[in-house]
Amino acid sequence: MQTFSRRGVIEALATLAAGAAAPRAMADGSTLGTIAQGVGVTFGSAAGGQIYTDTAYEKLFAETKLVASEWQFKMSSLQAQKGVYDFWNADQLVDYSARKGKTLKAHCLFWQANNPAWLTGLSTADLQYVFDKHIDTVVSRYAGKVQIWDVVNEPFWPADGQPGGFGAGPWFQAFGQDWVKRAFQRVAAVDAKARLYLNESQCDNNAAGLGVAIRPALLKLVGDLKHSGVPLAGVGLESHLDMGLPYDDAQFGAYCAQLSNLGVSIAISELDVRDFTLPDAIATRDKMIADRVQKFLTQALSTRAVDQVVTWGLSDKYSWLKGLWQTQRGTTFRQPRPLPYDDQMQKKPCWNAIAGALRSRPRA
Ligand code: 9MR
Repeated sequence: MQTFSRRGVIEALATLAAGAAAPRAMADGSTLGTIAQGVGVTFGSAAGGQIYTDTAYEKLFAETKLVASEWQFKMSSLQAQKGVYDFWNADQLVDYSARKGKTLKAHCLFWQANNPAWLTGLSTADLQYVFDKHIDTVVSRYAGKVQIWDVVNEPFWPADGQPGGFGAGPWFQAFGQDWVKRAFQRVAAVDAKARLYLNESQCDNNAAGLGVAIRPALLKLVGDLKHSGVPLAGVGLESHLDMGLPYDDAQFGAYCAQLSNLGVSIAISELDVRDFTLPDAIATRDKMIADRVQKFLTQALSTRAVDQVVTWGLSDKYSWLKGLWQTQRGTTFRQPRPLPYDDQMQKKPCWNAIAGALRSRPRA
């Protein structure tokens, strides 16, 4: 059995005390949720199935006022087989968020990627039928239970070479550039009360063909939708911050202001940090991640319309980036640290960065 010297115990206690800066914030009752609430922001996280199987992980969700479905409301989950609906996972999240008193953001009704295989090769007429039927079936079932719908996810992918920077895919094939408008109009006709969001990726970077091309395309679409009276409540900017891409946080902040001028709310909707290009040393890496998050969020939050901050999970343990990285490099390779809590559900500097950016938001 291992024994501890008195000095060892004192040192261990001192180390605990030194690392207690973040837990102290908890001791006064503050969570990211309450800190955000104090400055007019809803804080939330994506939730996968681990909230039912890992109690330590689920406890972290006490910090959230909102949960976004990570995959449970996607077509691949709801309609894995053509015309056969399986609502089990989505219903479970509806129950969870109702029981815990959280806002539920159902993500996402339509995406051109990660769809069930059976969509491939359908005729345009079939795709149109499937699209309308999916809205009618799913949105009517969850009316009054889902407070926010991500109606459309990632409509733009300029590299596909389609007009307006739109991405190619089944829904673009079905309705052309009008597909986004059609989705919002039909969803609103089925559920007039839910807040409807449009979600897009890459706007946080300055890479040619990505952020540089997508930002203006999205701005134009949002303007067109608003001018034609579509009930678009908000725009989600994913913000999977990639430390390997060029960025300009001030420019991103200015972009939020431009969107805000069109009369929409703005969500930072999938916040995490891709640290693949950063040094190995954990302390160095965590600091660089935290600095990036704090600067980015501080800029974004200077626009009042930014009223939702959602991280894409809470612990590194279940980050989608871990899955991506393991596929590319294997499990023994250095693991990514994209989120506010580590694998052991301990707070990281990233938590303090989010709290700090929220706390420094100018008062209304
Ligand atoms: O994190 C999500 C992962 O669990 C799913 O397997 C994947 C495919 O449905 O989608 C991931 O979430 C994506 C989100 O829906 C849209 N923006 C990018 C996210 C990360 O890929």
